[in-house]
Amino acid sequence: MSTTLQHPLDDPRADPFEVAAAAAADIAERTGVERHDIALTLGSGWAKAADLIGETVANIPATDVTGFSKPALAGHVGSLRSILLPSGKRALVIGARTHYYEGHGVRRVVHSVRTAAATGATIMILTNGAGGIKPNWMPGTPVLISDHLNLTADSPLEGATFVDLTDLYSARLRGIAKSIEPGLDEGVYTQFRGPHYETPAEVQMVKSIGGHIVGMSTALEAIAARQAGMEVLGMSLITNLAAGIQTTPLSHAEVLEAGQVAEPVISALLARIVGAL
Ligand code: 8IG
Repeated sequence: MSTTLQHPLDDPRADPFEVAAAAAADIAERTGVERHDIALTLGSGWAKAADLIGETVANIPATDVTGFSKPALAGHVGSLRSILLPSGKRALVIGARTHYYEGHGVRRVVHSVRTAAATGATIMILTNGAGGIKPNWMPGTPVLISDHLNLTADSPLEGATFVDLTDLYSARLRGIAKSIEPGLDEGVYTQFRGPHYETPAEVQMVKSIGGHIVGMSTALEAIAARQAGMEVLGMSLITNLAAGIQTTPLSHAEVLEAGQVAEPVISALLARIVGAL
């Protein structure tokens, strides 16, 4: 009797890049689009951008693609969309993010990014909903990620793989975003493991070590994107002020609501940025 592995990336002998190549082949077959140029992971608050950037040519359930897990959260759409941009470029929109806090390991967290690279994408746009430390960032403010602090104590890189992260969040792409919206602020994204939010003391620590945004997703993905040779644009929607900066308790419902209110505005902004790439 043979045992069936639950997930191809759970086999420690599996090569994650081969699994990503298999996923890219699934995407080509299911969408009819051989290669993509740009990939976007749309986090909470950003999903509507998919409707605004171009013409959707295929929308497939992520579960049809090798290595993709079922979405953990309602509100996180588990689909992959192939979009034809007005420029003629092809965008792959990943509406299925696996978070580190789900406990499936970092290989599964970055599988979508590696898959995007395997489809040919050279630009990876990572978006998220996050907490803000600058008190002037009202809920609903979009912020460019200028750099990150990875406080997960983990890495998607395995073995002696030394990858330079000096210009991880591409200054070129940030410049394009600012040419579209000169008022966009920037900040250092700090990834915690979650799923609990920070204590006020942790938020003060982040502030004192140079962080401005707190979240649970993007740093590990950005590292994998850079390893794969992609240029990274990171954007956070500030849905709440971080614990202790805002004096009232954080609630997931409030975070979702702030995201919904801001969604049309920030999605339109992202669509304009994508149009300029
Ligand atoms: I939305 O305040 C959202 N995600 N770590 N802290 C962390 N993640 C978040 C927060 C927050 N808000």
